[in-house]
Amino acid sequence: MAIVALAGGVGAGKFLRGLVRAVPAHDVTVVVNTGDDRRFHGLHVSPDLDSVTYWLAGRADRDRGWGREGETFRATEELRAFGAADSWFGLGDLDLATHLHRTSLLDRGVPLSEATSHVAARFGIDARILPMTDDLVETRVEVAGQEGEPLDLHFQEYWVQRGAADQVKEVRFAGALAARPGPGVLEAIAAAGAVLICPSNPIASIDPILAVPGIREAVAARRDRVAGVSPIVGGAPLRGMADRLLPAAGVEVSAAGVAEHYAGLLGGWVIDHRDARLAGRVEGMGLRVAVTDTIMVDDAAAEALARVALRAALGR
Ligand code: FO1
Repeated sequence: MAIVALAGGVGAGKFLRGLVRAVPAHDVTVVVNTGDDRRFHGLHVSPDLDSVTYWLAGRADRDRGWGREGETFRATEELRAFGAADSWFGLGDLDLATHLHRTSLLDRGVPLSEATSHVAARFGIDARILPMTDDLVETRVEVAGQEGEPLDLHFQEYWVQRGAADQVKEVRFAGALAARPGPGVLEAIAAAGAVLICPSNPIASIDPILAVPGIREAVAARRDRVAGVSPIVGGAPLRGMADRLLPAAGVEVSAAGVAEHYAGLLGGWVIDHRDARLAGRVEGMGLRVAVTDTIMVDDAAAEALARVALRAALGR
């Protein structure tokens, strides 16, 4: 059965490792956020595409979450010594090869989707990894800076350079309205036996995907086969700083709040045991609720979670 997963960074990476143990990897299509993409030192960096690729390849750094295991940062240290403008963003030496190769393909006119397949093939990945779009969409975060001054930041400037310390006014996806879904994205969603929303940051990772015209509608049309996994456990994100962005988008920081945010898209919703008291509220939204252990301490735990999510999508 064909499965589509909507994915962002670390939470998605861990979950997908479990999913490809639960079903054959070649049945899985991963539609990935590219709103975080940015050029650093002239190189096109796609953090979420790379996270998904490295996690599926078993090459991700499990502790750091992003980048490759066994990484060194000598080039970045050297760039910092130069005082290079973008050197607040840590690009590992192995990771740099991915960005160099991807950028050389893009600069020759190869679309991002094709460059992504190239990178995935080099890492021996059987799942299909599709960028949400080949067009430029940029997640912008409007904040009040430390002195209250209004700033319009690229997501990575907000998240990494400034440590998500600013008060967020608005998150927007610049370019999304004019973007077209990446090749194969709508077809994969339409043909999927199940569509899964990974436990990714709803605002930074999943919303940009849904903002590409046609994708939200395609997922909503499959609603009865869609399930998501809550990235919020016990009122806080498992990792990362999703709690800084959710309130700015008017979303309650809870497993039920995120389910409400995805209203109209979900048939099923998976929450953690610690949030079992919210099950009735989520059922009240007309959703099938599964309560399980959502903490992916290892691939076996992620596989168990993926199986629960698949059952929630299929209504079994
Ligand atoms: N996150 C950081 O907190 N600091 C970094 O220096 C950093 C570098 C980096 C390089 C490549 C990459 O693929 C991801 C990287 N990330 C870094 C993670 C990334 O900024 C975000 O966590 C994702 O964009 C959110 O999904």
